[in-house]
Amino acid sequence: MTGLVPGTSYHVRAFVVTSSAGTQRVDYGSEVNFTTLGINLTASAPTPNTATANSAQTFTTTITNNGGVSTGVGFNNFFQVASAAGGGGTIVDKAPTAMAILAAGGTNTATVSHTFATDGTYSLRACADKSSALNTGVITETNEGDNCSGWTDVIVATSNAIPTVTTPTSTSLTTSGATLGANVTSLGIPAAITARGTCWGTTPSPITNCLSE
Ligand SMILES: [Ca+2]
Ligand SMILES: [Ca+2]
Repeated sequence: MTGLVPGTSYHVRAFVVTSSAGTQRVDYGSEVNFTTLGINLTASAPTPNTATANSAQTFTTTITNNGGVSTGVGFNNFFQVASAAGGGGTIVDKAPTAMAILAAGGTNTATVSHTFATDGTYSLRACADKSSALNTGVITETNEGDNCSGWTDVIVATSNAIPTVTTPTSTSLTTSGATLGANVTSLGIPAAITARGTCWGTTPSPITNCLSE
């Protein structure tokens, strides 16, 4: 037998034809079943589950061929991004990317870059051998309904960075006075400084006599 469909169940029985007094008779033996080796692609839930607002984040999934035979050809995978946790809200399809032939039992990683504009909880999932939610790709599988992973909830937060200042300078020294100076070199994230200046004292690490300017 050739030309069978992968992952398909077949029934087989033997037959015999006899002829007696011009009458033909066909008899069949007992039946046996077998299933051809199939291909089944799945995707793991993407990682990581955090991202920084307005900063491109790369997400990774593992594509697995759980079947008993190579895919034979390459295929596309794609990711979906949802505006709420658990695939809720509005779902956006990311552009599909190509993957090479995957051997029986083989795995490979697929990635996507996504930038979340604002803080919040979003979600992301990956789908093997698909370029949209409805299509079934180019690989005929024993299960076309398990190609998308579960949703990974992604917490997006603005990164926090403390402001930075230069080491103060002191000039115009007299017996009782000095001119102090320093510069703010980064406003930090979020940029929300409310005061700047210098602090002085007669012991190290002064936190008194702070003069705003
Ligand atoms: Ca599948
Ligand atoms: Ca498929």
